[in-house]
Order: sequence, then C-alpha cells, then structure tokens
Amino acid sequence: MTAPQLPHDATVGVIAATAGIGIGHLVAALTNPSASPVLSIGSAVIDATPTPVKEWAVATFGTSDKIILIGSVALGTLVLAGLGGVIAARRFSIGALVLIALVALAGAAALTRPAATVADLLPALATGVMALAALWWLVRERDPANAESGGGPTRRRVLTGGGAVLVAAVLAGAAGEAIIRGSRRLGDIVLPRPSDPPPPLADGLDIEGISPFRTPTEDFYRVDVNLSVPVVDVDDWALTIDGDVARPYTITWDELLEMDMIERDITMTCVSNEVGGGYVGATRWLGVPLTDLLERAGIGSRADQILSTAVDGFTISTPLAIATDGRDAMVAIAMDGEPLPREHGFPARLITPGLYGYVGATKWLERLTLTTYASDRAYWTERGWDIDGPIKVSTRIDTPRGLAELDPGDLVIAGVAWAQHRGVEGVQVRIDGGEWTDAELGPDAGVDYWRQWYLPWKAGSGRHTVQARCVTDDGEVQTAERAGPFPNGSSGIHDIVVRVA
Ligand SMILES: Nc1nc2c(c(=O)[nH]1)N[C@H]1C(S)=C(S)[C@@H](COP(=O)(O)O)O[C@H]1N2
Ligand SMILES: [Mo]
Repeated sequence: MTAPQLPHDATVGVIAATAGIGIGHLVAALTNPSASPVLSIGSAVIDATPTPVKEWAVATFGTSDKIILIGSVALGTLVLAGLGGVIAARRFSIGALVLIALVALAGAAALTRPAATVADLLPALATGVMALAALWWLVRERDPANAESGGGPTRRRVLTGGGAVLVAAVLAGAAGEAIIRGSRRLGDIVLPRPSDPPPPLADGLDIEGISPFRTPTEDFYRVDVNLSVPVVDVDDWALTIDGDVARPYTITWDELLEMDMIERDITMTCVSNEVGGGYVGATRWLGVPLTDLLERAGIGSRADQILSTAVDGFTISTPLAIATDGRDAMVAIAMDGEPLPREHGFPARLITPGLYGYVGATKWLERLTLTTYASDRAYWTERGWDIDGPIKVSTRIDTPRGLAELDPGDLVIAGVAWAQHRGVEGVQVRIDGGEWTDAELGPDAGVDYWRQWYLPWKAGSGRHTVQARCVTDDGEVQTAERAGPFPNGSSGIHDIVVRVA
C-alpha cells in the first residue's frame, strides 16, 4: 500500500450509500413514497422528538424545519457510510456491517410508521442490496491484487467506476422523485356546486403590508408531520365511518361528491402559532357537513370523540359534542374554489371551525371512527397536548413590521384579529403604553373568519411600542397573560417596537 487512502476509502463508502439511497427512492416511488430510506428515518426522528425540541425547531427554522431535518439525516447517513468505507477497505465484513446497520435502521423506521405494511421493507431491501454490491465492487477494484492486469491504475478505475455508479444512483433517485410528483390526479376533478353557498366575500382592506382578507392558497401555512406529502388517487380512495355507530359504511369519492355541499369562510390556526406568528390562514372551504356523514351512520350513545385517520395512519381526535354542536364542521374537498392541493390534504380533509388544526383538521382523511377518549388517543394528545383545543383569541400587527425604521408623519398600523366561532367585535391599539384606542375594522365575513383592522397614526420621532388586542362579540377582551403554544395554544398581546427617525 502506498499513500494514505482514507479520503478515497471514505468516498467509496459514500458512493455505495448514495447508490443505495437512489435505488431505494425509486423503489419507494413505485411502492410507497414515504417508505423511502431517508424519509422514513426522518419521520421516525420527528415522531420520537420530545415536544419542547419540536417547538424549538419550529420556532428556529420555521417552515424550513423539514428540509433541515432531511438534510441532517442524509448528512449523518453519509458520514457513517464514509466510516463504513474506511473500515471496509481494511476488513470488508465489518465495513459492510456499518452499511447493513444503516439499512436496518431505515427498514425498522419504515415498518414502525403508523400504516406500514411488510411491502414498506422493499425500499430498504433495495437500498441494502445496491449499497453492498457497490461497496463490494469498489473495494475489490481498489485492491491492486484483484485488479485485472492491463486495467490501468486501479485508483483511476475506481474513480470512473464510482462516478458511473453515482450518476446512475442520482438518475434513479430523480426518476423516483419525478414519478412521485407526477402521480397527482388533481387535474381531472370537477367540483360540485354547494347547495348552501356563502354570500360573496366582501373586498378586504387594501393597505400596504396588511394580510389579504382571503389568504392565497400558495401562501397558506402548512403544518404536518409528513416529510413526503401522501399521494392519493381518488379512484382508490374511500371514506369509512365506523366505531360506535348503528350502520358503519364506506363511501367512494364519486358518492361523496353527490352529497349536499356547503361552502364557508373559515380561518384556521395552528396550536403552534406564537403570538404574532404566521401559522394562521383564512379561506373558503367547500365540503360535506360532518353531521350529515355521521348521522347517516347513526351516532351511538357511548362515543365522546371522533377519531379521524389519515391515509398514512396519522390520527386526530375531535370532541364529538363540539364537532356536532351546529358549527360548520365539514369534510372539505376544496379551498378557495380549487380542489385541495396535496399539501393541504387532497382529496379530503376535516375542517372544524373554532378548533386548532391538531384537533379538527385531519388532512388526507380516510376514516372517521366514533369512539371514547378513554379507549383511544390520537397522535398529538398522546404527546401531551390538550384533548380539547379551542382556538384562542388573538390579534396580529402586520404593519409596520417590528423593528422597522420609519419616517415621521402619517402612518397606518394594521393587521388581522381572530376569535373563531365567537366573532371579532372590535380591535384596540395602544401606543407607548397609553390609552387603548379603537381601530377601524374591515368587512365582517362571519364569526368563524378573521377581521382586518387599521388605525391611522401620526408618528413623532423616537422609539415607540405598538400593541393590539381583540374584543370578541361576547364582550371578552383578549388576555394579556402570556403563554407558549404547549399544551393548548399561545396567548398574550402582540407588541412591536419601531423607530421613527
Ligand atoms: N394527516 C395529517 N393531518 C393534519 C396534520 C398532520 O400532521 N397530518 N397536522 C394538523 C395540524 S397541526 C394543522 S395546524 C393543520 C394544518 O393544515 P394546513 O397544513 O393545511 O394549513 O393540519 C392538521 N392536519
Ligand atoms: Mo397545528
């Protein structure tokens, strides 16, 4: 042996692992996309992460948290694979064991996903076979004793061979990704008209920097535990209603579309939203009233929760009494006049006005089971979040931005306030701890929808604090008591500091 070959040996390990991951992703695309090796390990990490760490990650990385997680898992895998390559060059069997351990981890992660089947082992198996074959071949080529005579310098042969393997792996992975993305079936859906339509949505306030009255779907926040968005073909999809009911049944997509639909303006909020945060969105939802679906099955007398299950096995529990108290809870199939995008739950999701998403907004819905809190728990309630999650009253200052540097003179303070299922009666603004002043309100689209507000402000120079709070239709003034999101949503008053030159 000549010069130290550590970087070279590590590269061999990394190439072998990458080859495996690429093929694994392709096989996953053909079987179950979420069983792809890196994704299934990532999902297992998400499920195992303690709630405070999760909150920290969401607060620190925002919506990039998923990309950062996938990146970290991939990086960790490649570092270990590099180590495996170094060992394999000296003791092949031990180096191979490192790769096998990684693959076993991916297989175990895929198998422990909620709705896993044995078939979900296929991507990990393919990954293992490919990675080991590549490792074996590249290590063997590297050894001068094995190199065929006249084959040229072994190192160059390994590099070109390894390069070819790498390119093939990346192509396989990209092909898998293309298959996953191409299999959406949104295009062919014709939405039914609601038999109970809402009045047209009034024009909202058009103030620079204020949240639009209706959130454009591409800007609607997304929160879920999924690293890969489930891909559902409506021809294979059905909704089952079972549990404590007189007549359990299953309906197909076409049957669902034949039922009477309502359309409603509803503002959704995530329990993880910090005061002033962006996990809130307002739009128009089209769907079948939840009570119509449940009453067709005949609600039993024991149930106190609706346990809903998504196509990937994820669960959400909704208090039965709240969901059936006359509010517009629905199995929604469209937002803002378009079929649900895949990210927002295609083909159908639950929407429960007034409840945080984690207790009322199951995406990729496929089952509604009437049961009891005593016998069943859902994903987030198992992790310590409250079983009952009414959305807390909140007000956000959209403009000016916190820490903005402004010119003195006529400014406008503006934002949105929400008090779902209670209604926004007023918004009050306070500057530098002075008197609470009533803001002007934008149009009213019902108790389940947020309201825009604004207050003109003659700003003198200096540093100013601005606060805003909501008063509900039933006369409650938004609390100033601060709480973080865990375990039932944040509270407190949004305040910002601005500097006027
Ligand atoms: N299947 C599934 N449904 C889910 C979730 C999830 O992780 N999986 N997250 C819930 C949470 S916490 C929220 S706030 C809403 C967010 O819906 P959106 O991403 O369409 O805004 O979906 C809910 N429904
Ligand atoms: Mo949420």
